[in-house]
Amino acid sequence: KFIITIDGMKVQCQKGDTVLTAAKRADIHIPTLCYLKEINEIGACRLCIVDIEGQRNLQPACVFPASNDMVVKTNTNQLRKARKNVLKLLLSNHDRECLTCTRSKTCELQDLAEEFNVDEVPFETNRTNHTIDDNSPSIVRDTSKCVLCGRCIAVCRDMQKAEILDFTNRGIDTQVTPAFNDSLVETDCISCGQCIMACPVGALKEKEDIEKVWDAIEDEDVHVVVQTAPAIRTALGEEFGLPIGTRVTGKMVTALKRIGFSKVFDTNFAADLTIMEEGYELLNRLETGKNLPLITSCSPGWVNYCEIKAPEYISNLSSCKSPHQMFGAIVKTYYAEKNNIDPSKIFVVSVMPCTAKKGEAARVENQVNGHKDVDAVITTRELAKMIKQAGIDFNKLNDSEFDNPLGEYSGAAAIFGATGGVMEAALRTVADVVEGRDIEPVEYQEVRGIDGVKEATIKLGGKEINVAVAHGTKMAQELLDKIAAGEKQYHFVEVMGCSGGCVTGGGQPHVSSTIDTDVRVERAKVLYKEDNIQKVRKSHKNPFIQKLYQEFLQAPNSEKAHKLLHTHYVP
Ligand code: HC1
Ligand code: SF4
Repeated sequence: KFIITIDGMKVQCQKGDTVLTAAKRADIHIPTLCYLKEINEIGACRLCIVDIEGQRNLQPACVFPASNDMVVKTNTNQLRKARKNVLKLLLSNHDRECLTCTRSKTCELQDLAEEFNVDEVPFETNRTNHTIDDNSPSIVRDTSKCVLCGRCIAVCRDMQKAEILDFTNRGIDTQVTPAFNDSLVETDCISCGQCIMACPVGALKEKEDIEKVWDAIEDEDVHVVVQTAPAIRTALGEEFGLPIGTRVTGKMVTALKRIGFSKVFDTNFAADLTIMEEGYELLNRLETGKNLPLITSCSPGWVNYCEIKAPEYISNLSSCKSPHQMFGAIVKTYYAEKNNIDPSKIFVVSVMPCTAKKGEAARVENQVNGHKDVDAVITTRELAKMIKQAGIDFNKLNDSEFDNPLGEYSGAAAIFGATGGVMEAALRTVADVVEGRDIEPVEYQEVRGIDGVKEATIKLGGKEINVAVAHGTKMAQELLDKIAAGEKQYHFVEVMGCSGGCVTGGGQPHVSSTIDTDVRVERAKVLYKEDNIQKVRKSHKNPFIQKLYQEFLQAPNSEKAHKLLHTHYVP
């Protein structure tokens, strides 16, 4: 431990601290743009420059190591002027159509321009050479907005191990693009959307489907059903100024009813259904010993990764469709029959925290009797826009309940949105089935939390099964490498494409890179709370799931269940 002085204040430091981390500890805010904690620490944008006694030049705080007795100034006329000039340069090369930009009000560059009172952009560089790539069903790239911070490159490479984006050209012609300036659809992009979350500006965004949804709602011939993923209710409130970690389930349902959906159902119902199908699939594989470990398939970013980068594990993937796809298949068969509605007149909308879900819904494998399971996928951010467009004052809404019966869910379903949640939900059901009794406690703490890979050994019917959970495709790859090394036999593995699981998916509300809160933890807490308050906390005990099997599906993994609820993968 040692002491440095920042702006006249003594700050205690430890080895490994940079000037930026030391300043943060003392609640001194140094502006940053290219900096992403532990992911992109490259000192490139030079907004975080500080004046360090004894140094001839101004130094970037994000990479400059703190050392004993150092004296630092973060706020001088020279620094303010230099930062303002950096911003002017950035803005001179930036498409400044803020009024029509999706990131207006969540843009970190806009915030900085305001903070530093940038009142003119004295130079104008030639920006004709930009690309708008909107061929992907999930992601839109617009290089005219790019500030070359490199955050998307670092996330795609170091967190997702997808390595799609990089700097190309030099000097004034520098751009961030996929190799050969290909369109994202031509690359191995897994559509996870983590680059969108890393982008401080509007250079990356989701492909919007809002208009499709409004058109369906307006069409009187169409019965429009909406379902919400587990992770929406923990983050939607942030779009309306509520603190991170605010549960807004009831308000969300009211808003969806006000928007005009015919029925407001819940993907959670189908999460319970997934557990039934996947739980029995696991029991079957444990019995035959084939294709172990069983690996979850509900995260389409992960499925894309597996198909592209690890096709040798395709036979390990669960054949279960993801919950929202199962949900669509049930709506267009069981629900349509029961309510005497022509399935071709039903339009299913999924509200998802995920950009890869857009591509998943478009897959030809995810259809039943020629009908797409899901007709449109919108992100949490898109839903927030629809609520605003509809003139709804979200924070003043009362709570309402989901419609029945496809809106009823167990606590096990609620936790799907957090890393480890699918594993825990499956274990609750599988343990009961194997042991033939009600196993308590229902919580499996070993698979909770944000460690990159979590492992546990569970006793089931006198045998031990080894389970593992990975989140973020880089950690998934590390786990696959471990499986391949054969040090341990794993039986069941959960993988989510994004670090933290769906709660921090690529379609969730933007959070400023300057806050210190671990969003993954705060949003997950809401889901575990939702689990705790449910009377039924195991998927197989959801009475509506039991009824669905009795009336329609017969049994888990039955022929009918297979036809409607299972899929296949393409290397
Ligand atoms: Fe997820 Fe899922 S939990 S994939 O993480 O299995 O997106 O929230 O909806 O389908 O249930 C996402 C979340 C979501 C599915 C479920
Ligand atoms: Fe990389 Fe994911 Fe962005 Fe594709 S969507 S470029 S894989 S971070």
